[in-house]
Amino acid sequence: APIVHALGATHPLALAPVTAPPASVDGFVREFLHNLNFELGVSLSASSVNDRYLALAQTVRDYLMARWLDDQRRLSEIKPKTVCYLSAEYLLGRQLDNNLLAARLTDVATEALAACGVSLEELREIEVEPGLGNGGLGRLAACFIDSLATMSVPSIGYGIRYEYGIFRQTFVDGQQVEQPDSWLRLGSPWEFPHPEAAQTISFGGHTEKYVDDDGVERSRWIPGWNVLAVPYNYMVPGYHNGRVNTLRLWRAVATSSFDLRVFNSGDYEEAVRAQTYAENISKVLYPEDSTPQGKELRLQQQYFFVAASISDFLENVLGDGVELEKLPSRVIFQLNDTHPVIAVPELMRVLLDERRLDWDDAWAITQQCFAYTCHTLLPEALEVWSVDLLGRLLPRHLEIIYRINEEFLEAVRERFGDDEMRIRNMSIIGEHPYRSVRMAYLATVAGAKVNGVAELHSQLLRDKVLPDFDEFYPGKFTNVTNGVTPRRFIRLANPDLASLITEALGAGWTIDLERLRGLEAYAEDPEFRAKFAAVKASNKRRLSDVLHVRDGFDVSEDHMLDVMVKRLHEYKRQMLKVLHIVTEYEGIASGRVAASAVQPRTFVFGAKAAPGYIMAKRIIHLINAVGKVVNEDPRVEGRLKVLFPPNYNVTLAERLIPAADLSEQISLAGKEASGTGNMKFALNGALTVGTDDGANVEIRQLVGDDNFFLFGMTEPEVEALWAKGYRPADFYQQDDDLRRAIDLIASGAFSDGDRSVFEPIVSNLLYDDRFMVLADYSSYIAAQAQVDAAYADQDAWTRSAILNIARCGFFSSDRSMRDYIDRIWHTPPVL
Ligand code: B1H
Repeated sequence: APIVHALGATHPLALAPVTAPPASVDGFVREFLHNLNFELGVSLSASSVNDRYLALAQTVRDYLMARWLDDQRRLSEIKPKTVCYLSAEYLLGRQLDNNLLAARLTDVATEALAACGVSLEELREIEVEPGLGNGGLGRLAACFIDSLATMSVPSIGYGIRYEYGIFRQTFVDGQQVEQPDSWLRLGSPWEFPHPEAAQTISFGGHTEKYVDDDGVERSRWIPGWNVLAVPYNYMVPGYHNGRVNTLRLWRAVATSSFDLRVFNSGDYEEAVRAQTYAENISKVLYPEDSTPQGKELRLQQQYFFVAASISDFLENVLGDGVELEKLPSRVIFQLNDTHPVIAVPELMRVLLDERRLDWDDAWAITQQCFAYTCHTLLPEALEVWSVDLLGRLLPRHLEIIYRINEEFLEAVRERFGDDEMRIRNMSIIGEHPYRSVRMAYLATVAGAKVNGVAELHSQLLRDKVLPDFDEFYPGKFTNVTNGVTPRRFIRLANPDLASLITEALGAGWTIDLERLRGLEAYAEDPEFRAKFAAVKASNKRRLSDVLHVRDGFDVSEDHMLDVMVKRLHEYKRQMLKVLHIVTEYEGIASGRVAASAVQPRTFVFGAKAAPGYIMAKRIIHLINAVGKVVNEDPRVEGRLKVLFPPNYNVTLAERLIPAADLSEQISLAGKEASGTGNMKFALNGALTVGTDDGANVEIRQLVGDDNFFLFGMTEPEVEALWAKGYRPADFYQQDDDLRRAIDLIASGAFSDGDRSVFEPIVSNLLYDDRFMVLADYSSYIAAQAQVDAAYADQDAWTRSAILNIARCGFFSSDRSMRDYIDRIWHTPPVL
């Protein structure tokens, strides 16, 4: 029986509307002090900064609450089709400012706090961002739920409330050291736990056959152990539309029955250990970006959150009396990469074993309820689970997967005949190097639609990764190019640019980003250009202040700010950037180039390496080592600076991106699925130096070749070079600059003469170089020379920067959401 009964909807008090506090300075002051005194139990004079932050956050919540509750009530009556976004990651960034903005409370709050002698700025700065994601994939999920709320689309984000998010990165002697991210240490004011609404999630055990009352042979799961999934709700307010959607993250808690069994055996310590085991499931985010490690705990995490989410949707959101045949008209589960794909056999299990549907009906429903987004092309990133592990943890699901595969391969045979090669290639079960479930294949077979995340990526997905499936399922594959939310990444991150745009175009651009087109005319206006340049300069000063306090770095206003921020991965080619810097430095150090002839530049890196990714960590070490030498060499005369602030995260991105002049998007063509940082930079008026990869292709098409520095091989050229045989050492031999740069690294110039430190990097480049850094080097150096030349004409550069902004409205995540709705979800807004 439920622990807490809802008050009957006919009770007069249940009908009383919840009202927001008055949106006046007085009203805000009263609410704030009330929360400080009665919720936190402190007087204003005795309050800590954290107390005041928590009280402020609670006050903002109070203003949003009436809308949140009302939206939930309305949607439960209207029963619209709902998007359930299933994602193991949400990289939200700080919440306070975003929620103030959404609720139009920024000015009122500023004044109200000032009246209490409190600085909003100070409170803003102490918020610890929830880093519940690794990089682009997690940030994309956060942008999408912002857009869905802003567009009034019924939707729920489902995920995991990790107790520890992405690690905090520090450098010790230039090398990455990871610290736990205890983001909950001082309490999170934005979450609403509902322990009474916990779901029981089962694992392990075995299955057995039985004959049901109707004489049908069925299978059932006798699980071995359970955990509780406790929902934590977060508000997702739309921008200025009064809408508040829900993000529901699950926390694992031990069940009491689980403990009891062990307690009865009299082993107290074992009982506590069991509890720890269960609670481990939501303890920590796996810090691998793009290379999943087939760890048991990770599969537990995945099943834990999707099982809880499906059950939550069916039991609590859908409501009673819905015929399951109609389920596809009420929900679409969007699979954010393969991480939640175990949801497919889970929905099948629920329909078959719990709701007693027959196989064909269950499968017909399931195939309409899922859609799958693929975010990668790297073969090592395509998740597979060993049959062994999956069968041990989820035996019933493995049975269901086998049956899905049997029927699928039967259909393939019917269509293509007994082409065993094709059958083996398309099977959801792989045989080498061990029997495993190919999650991307399962998702493709089950999904109504499969999409890539940029035009080029979707094309390569169809042509290279899943060509047999594309042939077998005409019309299933589609593209939705990624986008970013202009609320966080322009309006909040770059307030001065936002004001300038609003001054020129009016305020509508924030929810209709194509209106930025209107800036094209302003690019020709010298006065506007001067204002834009002033904004950029002021953003650099602001960044300099932040970095000064944070890391003791200073950014000079008259340096070009050249920024490369993203996860550290060989395919992204931070090494190419390093070789460029070393080339510039070597020219000066050797005396061949006068320092005074060099365009002053500050290179900024931000990058976390997966803790087990040794080569990535070596590259971090090298960047820091090069930075130290370059920054301290007097011959450079301060004209080249290398800054690598540790712990790049959403908060730092919001400071860096608005200040950038040059955006580095230099992955090997065919490797970066989309990129989203590239969009954020362009929308803040940085010019891109980039390859023809991911969404760079679309950025360049939109902004025009004159406003983009293109370099490097195209994807077909990359293929051709591999086919012909790639020998990186040939490039080293033939290019003097390249040889000098690599030799300088090899000589120990950046490692106190110790040649062994970076030797693995050097030999990797010369004899392996999987991502063809050396092949693209000369083209990159040439592009950088064009960058220098272009930057010398500041006014022309500024014009290009404005044109970048004007032409990138397409990259709003609102547009991405429209595309998903039109092509995949068919979920109209509910106003
Ligand atoms: C992206 C990942 C990813 N693609 C595995 N794949 C992970 C894979 O925890 N894991 O095991 C975590 C993340 N992330 C990124 O998605 C792409 O590299 C970007 O190009 C793309 O812009 C982004 C959003 O689509």
